Amino acid sequence: MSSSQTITKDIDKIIARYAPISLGVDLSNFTKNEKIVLGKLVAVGKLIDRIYLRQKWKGNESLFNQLLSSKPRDENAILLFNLMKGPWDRVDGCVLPYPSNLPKHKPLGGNFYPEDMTKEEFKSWFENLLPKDKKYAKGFYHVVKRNEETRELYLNPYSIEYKDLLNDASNILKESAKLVEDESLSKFLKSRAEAFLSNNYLDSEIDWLNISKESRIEITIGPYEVYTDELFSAKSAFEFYIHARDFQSSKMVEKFSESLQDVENHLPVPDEYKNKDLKATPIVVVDQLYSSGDVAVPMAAAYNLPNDEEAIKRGGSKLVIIKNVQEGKYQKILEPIAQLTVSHDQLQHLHFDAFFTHILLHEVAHSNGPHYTIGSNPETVRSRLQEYHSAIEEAKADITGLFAAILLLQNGCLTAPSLEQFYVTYLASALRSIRFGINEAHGLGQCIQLNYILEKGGFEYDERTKRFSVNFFKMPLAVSNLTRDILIMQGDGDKACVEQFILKYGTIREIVKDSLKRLENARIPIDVRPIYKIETNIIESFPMNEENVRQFISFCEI
Ligand SMILES: *[C@@H]1O[C@H](CO)[C@@H](O)[C@H](O)[C@H]1NC(C)=O
Ligand SMILES: *[C@@H]1O[C@H](CO)[C@@H](O)[C@H](O)[C@H]1NC(C)=O
Ligand SMILES: *[C@@H]1O[C@H](CO)[C@@H](O)[C@H](O)[C@H]1NC(C)=O
Ligand SMILES: CC(=O)N[C@H]1CO[C@H](CO)[C@@H](O)[C@@H]1O
Ligand SMILES: [Zn+2]
Repeated sequence: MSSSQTITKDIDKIIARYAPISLGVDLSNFTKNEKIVLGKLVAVGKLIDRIYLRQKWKGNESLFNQLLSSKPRDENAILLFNLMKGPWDRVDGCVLPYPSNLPKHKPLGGNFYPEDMTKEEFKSWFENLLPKDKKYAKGFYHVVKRNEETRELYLNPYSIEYKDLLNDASNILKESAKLVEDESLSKFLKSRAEAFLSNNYLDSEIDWLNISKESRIEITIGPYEVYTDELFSAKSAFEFYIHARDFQSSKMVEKFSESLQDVENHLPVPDEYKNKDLKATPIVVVDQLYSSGDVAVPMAAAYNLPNDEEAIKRGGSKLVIIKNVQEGKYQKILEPIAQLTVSHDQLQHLHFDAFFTHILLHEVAHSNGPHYTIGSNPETVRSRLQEYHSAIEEAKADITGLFAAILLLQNGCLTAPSLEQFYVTYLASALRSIRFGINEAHGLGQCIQLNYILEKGGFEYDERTKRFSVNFFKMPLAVSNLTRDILIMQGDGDKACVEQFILKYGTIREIVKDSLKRLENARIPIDVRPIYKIETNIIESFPMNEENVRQFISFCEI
């Protein structure tokens, strides 16, 4: 079978699965210098994109250049390549309809290792390395290469491997650091610029965690996630985000963190199951202005960094929640899903604020409840529940977040959205998450909640209209009982019990399957794709050259 026969998907059809959303904020309150910085940073973003293409596959850059120079240009082919960051579908891993001589799947090790290197070869080479090199060989910031003559493997730091691009990025970051007013942001830009040259990232990780709450601009840039390295999950890929801080939502989430103890005190479990060592994760809420590098569809709506354990030990971690991306997903996906699956009379209660507030509560609620088993030999819940832990933990955060919403409404800490809005939006949100299947922690977690609450009568299904609804009278007890059952299972760390629970509640019912089928037939998009306002008026160009950098800057000066 020729590889062209395996290509079945049509580019336009794939793009249609992703609803475009326009992302940006009103920049009128940004200073002139801040706007210039934004322009410069978009230019850096173009460099990061190129680094990432190089990290993913050695043929990427040349294929992309080929697409850009082909006549006539196929704009959708270029758009799709940009969305997926390469010629393979990020959702199912299959090759996209590009020139037929492409590998059917992305090389597992990306371009972090020689394509012909086996795991066995790596292991025997690794055994003979010096301790320092062993650390680098399995570390985040070195690629493994093959000497063309001797055929031996060797290590190359990112700072040398991507020197041409990192030098330029570093220079522009340093220029930007001089222009931003916020000292903590300036410090981060400077130290990250230095890390690009020194290959030592630790200090700048700490500076990232310390970016001030007052800074209007929030930036994430550097090598972070290891998903592109499917061979060893060791090598980090470059990613880049520019955001504008949402001060109002950030304050709201601070308020929730302050209520953490109060929620813990009221959890419907015996005292020994309550968390005696409550710690709130630092959370910032932002609106995305631009992204590049190791970012693709499906779009991330939140991320928690850093990943480097040494940095976490020194400075903790920070969760970034991206409000305008959440809003896009709500409008383009959750709303249409609800229109088809939630009873007509309850659609009035569907509300973005309920969706978003519950997301914030979910993130805060990860801190609630037992993280260690109760009793004489405490162990982490994760180590006891193992492969079930993620799904149960996600379900816990969802349901405890909803429990917290009820509590905060009762004690006046929260005045809006209404309880009805929380409940109905939560129902629609469950149907959205299950759509991605139950092989993934969030989907399985939502499936469990939906089945449990249906059983307890908190949700109902009307066979005639084929729609779900909330029973507002039965819902509070169903929520509180599910919160209790999950927290107790976690505190007991009883894997067999969790297995039974998942066996009972973790399968998709026929009525839900039926709804999912209807969503599929209605061709509701599976996710969103970004159109960045900051970039709209600028001609897409690759590679980024001096002239384009200036274009960005003058655009932002207008
Ligand atoms: C700009 O700042 C003013 C004064 O601080 C404020 O009233 C206004 O809401 C701000 N506008 C935006 C778009 O943030
Ligand atoms: C964090 O930033 C503040 C200024 O915003 C500074 O005073 C403090 O020294 C910084 N802390 C670290 C550990 O760099
Ligand atoms: C909740 O749990 C209580 C105590 O176990 C039980 O009596 C009640 O029937 C449960 N109700 C629901 C709706 O789950
Ligand atoms: C294998 C391959 O085509 N690699 C190319 C990737 O892109 C760089 C820069 O454009 C080229 O130098 C490589 O030859
Ligand atoms: Zn979560």
